[in-house]
Amino acid sequence: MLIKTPTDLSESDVTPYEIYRQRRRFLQSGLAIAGAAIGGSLLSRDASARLELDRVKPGPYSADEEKTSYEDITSYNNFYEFGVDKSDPARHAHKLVTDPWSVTVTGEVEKPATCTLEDILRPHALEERIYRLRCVEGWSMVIPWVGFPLADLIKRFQPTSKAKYVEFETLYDKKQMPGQRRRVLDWPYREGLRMDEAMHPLTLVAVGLYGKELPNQNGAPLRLVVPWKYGFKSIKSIVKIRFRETQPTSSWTRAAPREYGFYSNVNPNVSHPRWSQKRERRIGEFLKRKTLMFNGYGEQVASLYTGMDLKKYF
Ligand SMILES: Nc1nc2c(c(=O)[nH]1)N[C@H]1C(S)=C(S)[C@@H](COP(=O)(O)O)O[C@H]1N2
Ligand SMILES: [Mo]
Repeated sequence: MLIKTPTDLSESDVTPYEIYRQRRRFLQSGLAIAGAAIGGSLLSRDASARLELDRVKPGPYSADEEKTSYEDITSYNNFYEFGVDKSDPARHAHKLVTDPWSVTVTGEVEKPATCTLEDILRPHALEERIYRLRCVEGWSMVIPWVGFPLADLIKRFQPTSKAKYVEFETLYDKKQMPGQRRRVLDWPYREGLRMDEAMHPLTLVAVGLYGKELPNQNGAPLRLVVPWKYGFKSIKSIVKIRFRETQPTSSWTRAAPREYGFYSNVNPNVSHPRWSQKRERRIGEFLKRKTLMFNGYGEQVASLYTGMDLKKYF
């Protein structure tokens, strides 16, 4: 595997799906044996489940499209904290301890707080929302998330009038996240949204998928899902939320400012400097599809960007 330095880092510079499939088929017999051995610990984890998954209700905005398989969603991942290869997160993310978990909320809020995951979840009814996810690399999936609107969480901390942006941080712990031993990104992973984007009813805090607890490789125990933006805006395993007056700099923008802007809205008319964004490959399909403006969520979100030059604010 290539070791990347910040100057030659690129999201496209990763294992293509076909190679990944072949490799995985090759590994499968070995994995089946390993799976049998850890069966016991999986059972005890189920018993301590922190989510009321039997009470999940269908939510709004779900895509009426064929869902990507559970297997693909949980084994073809980007989670650089566990390595840059697509199969690395599924192999290494079991090292992440998600219970106990707490999230610190600071900055421009009336009620700063450190909350346990249980505190965060308690007042929120869980919904299932089937969203398209479009990675900047050119592939996409359809994922049935379990979660609740980020807006409902934000309101509890009472942002001040100075809160124009919100910044999120992933856990930083080299012991649990071996990928952080390499400086492929400026750790901890950071992302940001404008306040109106964060408060938009499409923006989700996800805690599960396919009716189950979120697997670690998908960002357990809680992650963002912002379906009209490229996948990297949907930050995983969040431990910090900070409300700010000034625009935060995300890890990807810091790594390559000409390639990854703050907005990163899915836009087939604005190419990445090194490849087109006009088409995408839906994982599990053979022919490519046309990429839709705002990933097909234009009706809901286009008004957030009225009057903005989206070539400039990419
Ligand atoms: N902390 C963290 N969050 C992250 C990433 C990452 O490397 N680290 N990768 C992003 C990218 S590039 C994508 S496409 C999505 C992938 O989410 P999934 O693996 O659940 O499909 O997670 C995003 N969130
Ligand atoms: Mo991505």
